[in-house]
Amino acid sequence: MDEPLELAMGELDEEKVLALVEERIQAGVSPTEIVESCRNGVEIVGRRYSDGVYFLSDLIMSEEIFRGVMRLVEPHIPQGEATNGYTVVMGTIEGDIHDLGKNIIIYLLRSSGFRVYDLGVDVSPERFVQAVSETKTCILGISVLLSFCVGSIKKVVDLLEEAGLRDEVKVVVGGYTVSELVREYTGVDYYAGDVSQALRIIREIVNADCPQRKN
Ligand code: B12
Repeated sequence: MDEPLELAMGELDEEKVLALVEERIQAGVSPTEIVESCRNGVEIVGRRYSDGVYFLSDLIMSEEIFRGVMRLVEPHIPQGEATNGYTVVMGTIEGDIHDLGKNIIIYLLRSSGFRVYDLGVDVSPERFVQAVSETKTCILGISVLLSFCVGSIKKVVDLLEEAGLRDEVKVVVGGYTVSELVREYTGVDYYAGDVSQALRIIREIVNADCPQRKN
């Protein structure tokens, strides 16, 4: 836990956040730890927004600061093999345009050699299923931050079932709203609330469930 960085993010103090991130990078703190501290910091922003202390403009400000953090951190993310032969399809579910977390996971996966098809934001259940079918991926990652969009994830799973693709693909959801309850309700296989869980689960899937689908 990096309290000064989290608090600076919570206070939307851009100058301080960027200075602290530079300091952490120089001190050898891992990019993942820095990103997670910043994520904890934007949770403070989210709580203050819910409490009516912050406004939409403050959410937008937090996005801007987070993008600045990523510009500093990305060059320090170790690059793995050029390609490991696995494909992941990722997108943010219909109705939701949050993409900072999705983009971080995509960046990390690409750095670890995954080929990632990024469907973007506000992606319909039908489009997810079409992409699974076209790419023959064994991993579908869906980001969801808005609670009222969770139902559309259930629809993705239902459509995969109808298309006969459910057994071909592991579905992982991530984002602020995810939990065991969401996993059960939607019928997805896994959920991940942070970077290390996300990478651990995706590595587990490629090792256990889809060596045959390397392409
Ligand atoms: C920044 C922000 C915005 C930005 C988004 C910018 C962008 N390009 O993403 C803007 C200003 C656009 C925005 C808009 C809105 N927002 Co907003 N936003 C936030 C905020 C403050 C931070 C989100 C964020 O980027 N976090 C940082 C990233 C790094 O974390 P993350 O997304 O959780 O991702 C991590 C993990 O979850 C995981 N992960 C993420 N995706 C995936 C996917 C996979 C496959 C895996 C494995 C892992 C994974 O890895 C990431 C790295 O650790 C949150 C508060 C919060 N507590 O999250 C509110 C929050 C999500 N927003 C909220 C709301 C209500 C809105 C609006 C409806 C506000 C409005 N009145 O218009 C709109 C909705 C717009 C829409 N249709 O989507 C609510 C949602 C409440 C709810 N439970 O439904 C929150 C929680 C704020 C709050 N407390 O009220 N928002």
